[in-house]
Amino acid sequence: MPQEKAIATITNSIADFQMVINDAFLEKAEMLCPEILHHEARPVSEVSISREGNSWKAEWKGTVTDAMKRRYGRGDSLILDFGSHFVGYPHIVLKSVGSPQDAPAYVAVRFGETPAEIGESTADYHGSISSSWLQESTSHMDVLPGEIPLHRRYAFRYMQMTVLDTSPKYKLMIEDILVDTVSSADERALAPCREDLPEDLKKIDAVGARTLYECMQDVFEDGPKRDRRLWMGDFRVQALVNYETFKNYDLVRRCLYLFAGACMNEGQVGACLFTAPRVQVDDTALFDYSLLYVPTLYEYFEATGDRETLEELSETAFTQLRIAAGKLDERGIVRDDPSWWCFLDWNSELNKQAGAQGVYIYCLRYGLAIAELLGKEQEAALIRERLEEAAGAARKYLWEPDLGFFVSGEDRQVSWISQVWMVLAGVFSKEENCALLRRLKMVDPRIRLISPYAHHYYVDALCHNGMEKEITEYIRGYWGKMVEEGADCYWEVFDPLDPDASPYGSKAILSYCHAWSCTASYFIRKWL
Ligand code: RAM
Repeated sequence: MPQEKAIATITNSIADFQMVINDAFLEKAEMLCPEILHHEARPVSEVSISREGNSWKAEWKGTVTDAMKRRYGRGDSLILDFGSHFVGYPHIVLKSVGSPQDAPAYVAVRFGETPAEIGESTADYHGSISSSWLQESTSHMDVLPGEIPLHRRYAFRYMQMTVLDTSPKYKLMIEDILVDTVSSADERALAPCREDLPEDLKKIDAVGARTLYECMQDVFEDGPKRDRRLWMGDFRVQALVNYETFKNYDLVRRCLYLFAGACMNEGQVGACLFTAPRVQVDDTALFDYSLLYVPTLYEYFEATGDRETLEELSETAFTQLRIAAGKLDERGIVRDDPSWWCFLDWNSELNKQAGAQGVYIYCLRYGLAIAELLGKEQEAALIRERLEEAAGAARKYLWEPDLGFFVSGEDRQVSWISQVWMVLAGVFSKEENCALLRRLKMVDPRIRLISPYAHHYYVDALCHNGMEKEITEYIRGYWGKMVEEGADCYWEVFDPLDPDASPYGSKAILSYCHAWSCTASYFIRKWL
C-alpha cells in the first residue's frame, strides 16, 4: 500500500539528518495510545543507608508513623523505603510547627531505585551522560501546610528528604506521603507463571515481570528513570516478554507504527524515539537496532495473527534490510567503523563487525519469512540471494577454523557476542552451533558480555540450539544473582565479574529498572 511521505528537516547535530514522517502511521499510533492505570503506594519504613565495601545497603531504622511524629529543622534528613520499585508521582505534604512560618521552607528530595543512588554524593558525579538524570529536586515552600512541588515522574524505591532550612522559629512535620503510581500494564492481565516451578525461578520471573510492568508507559520505555524513551533494541525484547506476561498487543502495535511513522533518512528506523512534545526520531542510527525492526514485526504477527499490520508495515521492514545491504563491502561483509554505529553490547573494547554481520543475516531470515507469508515473491527472491551471500561471506572471511571462532575487525578479535550472533544467524548447522557454544563457554574469550541485553541473546542462542538444559543454570547464575543482591527490578548493566561496571563512568546514573533486562521471564515462561 503506497504511503504519502512528508519530509521534515530537523536542525540537528547531524548535518544531513532528516525525519521521514508518515502521517497515517503516526495517526494509527496515536489511536493506540494506552490508558495509564494508577494505584497508590505508601512508604513502609524508615531506613538508614550505609556503605558496605563496594555497595550500599539499606537497614530498617523505624516505622513511618514514628518518622511522621518527628520535627525536622535545618540539616535534618530522613530516608523512607516504599518497599518495592514504583514509577509515579510522589505527593509529600509538609506542615509547620512552632511559631508562625516566618520564612520559606527550603527542602531537598532525592529518589533512588537502589540505596546507592541515595548514598553516593551527586556532587561527585562526573559521568559521561547528563547529571540531570539524577533524581533530585530542591524547592522553596512559602506557605505551609503544602505539598512539595514535584513535577517530574520518578522511578524509585527510596526517598530521602533533607531540610536545607526553615527558620529558628518553626520546624517541619510530614503530614502525608504517597506515590501515585503509573503504568499502562494491567496487573490483573499478568498470566500466572507455571505453578510447579521452583521458588527461586518464580522469584526471578516475578522480578522480570515487575521490570516490564514499570517500563510499560505510553510506549515501551527502556527505563522509567533513564532514558524514558522507546529504544528499538529494548522494544524488541520487551515485546517478547509482553507476549508471555501482560499480553498488551496494542502497545506493541503502537510502537511498531511509531517507528515506521517517524523514520530517519531513506526510511531507516531510528535507534530511539521521543514522543513528547511530539513524535520525533532521534538523530542516532544503530545498524543492529534498525534491523531488529524486522523480527519485531514478524513476532508481533506470530503473536496476534494481525495480517493487516504485517502487510502495512512490511515495507518498513524490507527497507531496513535494503539499507543494511548498502553497508556491505565488496566481500559481502559489513564494513567496520570506529563510530558508535552498531550497538550489540556495552563492552567498550568490543569490535562490532562480526556481530553486525550476524544480526544482518538473522534479520534477513525474518525478512524472508515475512516476504513468503505475504506472497511477495520478488522480495523473497532478493532476500534469499542476500542471505546466501551474507552467510557465505561470513563463513569465508570471518570464520577462523584454527581458532574455532568467528573473528571481527582488523585485529580479528574473538568476542562472546560475535559468536552469539553468528549462532543466532544460523550460519552453521545446529550441531556446529552447539559445539561453538560449548567451546565459547570453555575458552571464555576476554571480551565478554556486559549488559543483560547481550546475555539475553546468549541464552536465546542456547534455546534455539536445543541447549535448554543449560539455560536454567544460566538464568540462576545471572538474573538470580541480581535477585540475590536485592534487585526489585533488573538492572541496565550487570557484570558479576565487575560489580562496578558502568558504561557512563558512574553507578549512580545507571537505570536499575531496565527493559532489556526483563527477559528472564520470557525464557522461564516460554522455554523451561
Ligand atoms: C542506552 C539505554 C538503552 C539502550 C541504548 C543503546 O541509552 O540503556 O536502553 O538501548 O543505550
